[in-house]
Parts: sequence; C-alpha cells; structure tokens
Amino acid sequence: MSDIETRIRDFMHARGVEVVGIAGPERLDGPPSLDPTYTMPGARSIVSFALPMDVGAIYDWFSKKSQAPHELDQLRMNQRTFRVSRDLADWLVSQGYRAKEVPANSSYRRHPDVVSTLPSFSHRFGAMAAGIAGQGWSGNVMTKEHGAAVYLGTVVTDAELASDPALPPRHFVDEYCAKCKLCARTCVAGMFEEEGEEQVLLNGELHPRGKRRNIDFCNTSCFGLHALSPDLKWSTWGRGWINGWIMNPPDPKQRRRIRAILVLKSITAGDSAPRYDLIRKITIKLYPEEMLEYVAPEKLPESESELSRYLLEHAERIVGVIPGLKDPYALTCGNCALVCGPDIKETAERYRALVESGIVVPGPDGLMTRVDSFEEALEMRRKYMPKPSLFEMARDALAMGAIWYGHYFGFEPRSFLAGLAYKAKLKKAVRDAAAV
Ligand code: B12
Repeated sequence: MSDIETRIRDFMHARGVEVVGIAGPERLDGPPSLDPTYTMPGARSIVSFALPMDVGAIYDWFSKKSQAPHELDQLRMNQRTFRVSRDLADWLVSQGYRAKEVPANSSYRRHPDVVSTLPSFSHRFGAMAAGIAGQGWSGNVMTKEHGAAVYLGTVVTDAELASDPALPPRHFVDEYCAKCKLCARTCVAGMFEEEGEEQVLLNGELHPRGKRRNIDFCNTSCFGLHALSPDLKWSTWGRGWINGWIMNPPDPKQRRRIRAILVLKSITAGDSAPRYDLIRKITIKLYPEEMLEYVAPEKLPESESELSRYLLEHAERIVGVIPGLKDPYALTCGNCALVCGPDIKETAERYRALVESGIVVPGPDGLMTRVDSFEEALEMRRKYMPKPSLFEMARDALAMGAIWYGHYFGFEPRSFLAGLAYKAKLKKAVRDAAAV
C-alpha cells in the first residue's frame, strides 16, 4: 500500500483538487495562527489545498457586467472547500487517525477588539508551510497555477506526515510582484502601498509582503462601505462612499478615527448585520449539498432583477440569514486577490478590465447600475441611494453588535501569550536580518 501522503494526494485529486500540499510537525513554527492544535488538540500536521476562482466570473465582476457570477462562485467554492475538507478529515479518521477541517472563513479567536479577526488557523500560512503557495505583495498567498485568485482550505491531523518542499520565502515577491504590484492599485482605500515591505516569520524564515497602512481600510472597502477609486474613475461593487475620503485620502495613522468611521458607516447602512451574517454563514457552516442545488446554473433566472430576487430568497430561506437583507450580493471587493492571475500578462488584463469599467451605483430598480463618470454617479446616488430609517439603523446596529460581540468578544490568554512570543521572535529575526 502506498504511503499515507500519496493516498492523501490521490484522495484530493479524485475530488478535482489539483493544488494540494502537506506540512509535517517540523514545518508549523510561526504566528499563533499556524498552530494546528488550536483547531484540534494533538494535531501534528496539515493538508493544505487551493481551488481556483472562476476567471470568467472575475471578468464579469471587474468589467461591471454582473456581480452575480462571482458571488455565486464565492458561495459554491467556500462550501466546496469546506465539503472537501470535511471528506478528507472523515477519510483520515477511517484510516485510524484523528483529523478536523478548518472552516473556510470567519472562524476568529475571541479578542477584546472584536474586529481583530485573528483566525483559529490561517489557511494562508498553512499554504505557505505546505509548499503550495507563497506570500504575494497584497498579503494574499499566490499559487504558481492560479496566482492569488484561489480559495484555500486546510485539514489538521494527528498523523505525523512528511512535508512537501516549500517555496523560497521571496519567490513571488522577487520573481513576480517586483514587476507588477497592480494589486496595490486595485485597493480603493489603499490598504497597502507599492513601496515598503513588512515581514512574517515562518519556520525561521522572513516572508515579505507589502507594508500594510491600516487593515481597517480593507475592512471598510471589502464590506462595501467605501467603493470609489482615488481617481474617481472606477469603483468596487460597494454601495457606500465615505465622502470625507473623496479626493482626500485618509491618514492611516489616525487609527481610532478610521475605526470610528468604519463602525459608524456600517451601523448606518441599515443592512450590515444580515450582509455580514450571509458572509459568515456560507463560510463557517457546512450546508447539505441541496443548498447548492437551488443555485445550480440551470435553475437561475436570466434577468438581473429576477436573479437578485431569487438569490435573496435563497439567502433568507435556505442559508437562513437574519432578517433585513436588502440585496443578496454581500461581497463587494476582493480586488487584490481577484486581479492576481497565474502570470503578469493575465494580471494586467484583469487590471485593465477593472480600471476601464466605470462606476456602479444603486439604480432605479435598486440594482447596481454602471455609469461612465463620477458626475453621473453623483446624480444617480442623489436619486436612488437607499436611505434606511432610524428604526432600521438601530435594529441593524444592535444585530451587528450581537453578532460581533456574541461570536468574537473575549480574551484568550493562550493566544495572547503566543502572540507576544511570536512578536518577540519576529522582532529578533528582522533585527538579525538587518544586521547581516
Ligand atoms: C481575517 C481575514 C481577513 C481580514 C484581515 C486580513 C488579514 N489580516 O490579512 C479581512 C476582512 C480584511 C480580509 C480581507 C480579505 N480576504 Co480574508 N481572510 C481572513 C482569514 C479569516 C484569516 C486571515 C489570516 O490568515 N490572518 C492571519 C495573518 C495573515 O494576519 P496578519 O495580519 O499577517 O497577522 C500578523 C499578526 O496579527 C500576527 N498574527 C498572525 N496570526 C496571529 C494569531 C494570534 C492569536 C496573534 C496574537 C497574532 C497573530 O502575525 C502576523 C504578522 O507577522 C482567512 C481565513 C483563514 N482562516 O485563514 C481569510 C482569507 C485570508 N481571506 C481571503 C481573501 C480572498 C480575502 C480578500 C481578497 C477578500 C475576499 N474576497 O475574500 C481580502 C484580501 C485582503 C488582503 N490583502 O489581505 C482568502 C485568501 C486567499 C489568498 N490567496 O491568500 C482566505 C484564506 C479565505 C479562504 N478560505 O480562501 N480577510
């Protein structure tokens, strides 16, 4: 019988997963979110895998042709990574090991700052440790096969597995990003810059990425609270604009002010809680396969307005999102990952599709509508921007608080201490590297 590592790969390939890697016990030294025992006590190794995003859906998204294909891809593929992970974990158990899948997303450790979003396990760091990916400039990890436009999954196990070879820490940043960095220009809030690196310490090696200016910039644009490009020429699919940031980029160091704007903007949108609940539920809960049958391509209505109604019903009735959802399209950005293809030419193609696509704003029928200019967008927003009532805002703010504080508030001494130890190691490694 072939070794367990080969049988794991065969199991994954049989399920259509081509990009799969293994990291054994000696390869799991890094930030606390690379510790598999947090997910399953006694875990010793991980299996990491990546599934590609639908590239056609990315072009529909960037060119503002339609939001739906990529939203459906996110729904289907987050459930698929979860399903494949669960199946692999069950199979490993049938082989006499213990194993557990890591949820696709939204499984954060409890923390006094509920928006710190420190994961139970980091799929990114797992993918780097298992040799299937390397850190890219945006902080997303890149695969040789699909760039950063992938969905990641991980299974932890108590099996002592042999590790696959890892990529050199600077592989993508030096070989690819140094000639590209278009991801930085796709971020409407400028979460990271084109110049200036920061490091992550993994297995004694420093892995570079673009220096983050303020992670709340990503929380803001990725949650659709600010959607307009700095040059006012294109947008994400978000409905929100932060007027104070138009032609006046915010100072990333004003952390409290930016966090306050993020919170205020999200609790006055009127539907933030059901939108986040939708993102959370499709990434942290594994639904029965029937859940996806309802959104099988052949079942979907043709017209955008009927499709929007159909997916809204799916979110409410089948996903079970809390009341108050106005549109089924909870995701609005992800540009920095979606733009990043298997080669620089493809990335440049996607970037062009985005920046030449114009601006989308709420239109007459409540659907997002594409316009060519900032002036037209202003006019459309004046006419059709939804204005939630005070009651809707208050209900939504309470629901948002209940979700975030209910699931993520607290203090975990183990994580805190592990974080301090990691930070000290990182500081020393950066200092030593600078001294060389
Ligand atoms: C939290 C989170 C977010 C947050 C924060 C992102 C961040 N910190 O990087 C927000 C909401 C902003 C976000 C945005 C996006 N995300 Co996200 N997100 C996650 C999540 C849950 C964890 C990310 C992570 O690994 N954080 C840990 C590390 C990377 O964060 P860090 O800032 O480097 O940590 C530093 C310190 O905090 C410390 N540290 C690390 N871990 C820990 C733990 C503890 C306890 C302590 C004390 C300290 C500590 O060390 C690090 C520095 O050395 C994962 C799912 C998962 N479970 O892995 C998805 C994931 C990373 N997201 C993903 C994607 C695609 C996106 C978006 C493109 C939006 C989208 N469409 O989904 C953007 C990209 C933004 C960007 N450029 O990073 C994909 C990534 C795919 C890829 N190719 O890398 C993932 C893997 C989801 C999936 N299953 O595919 N995301």
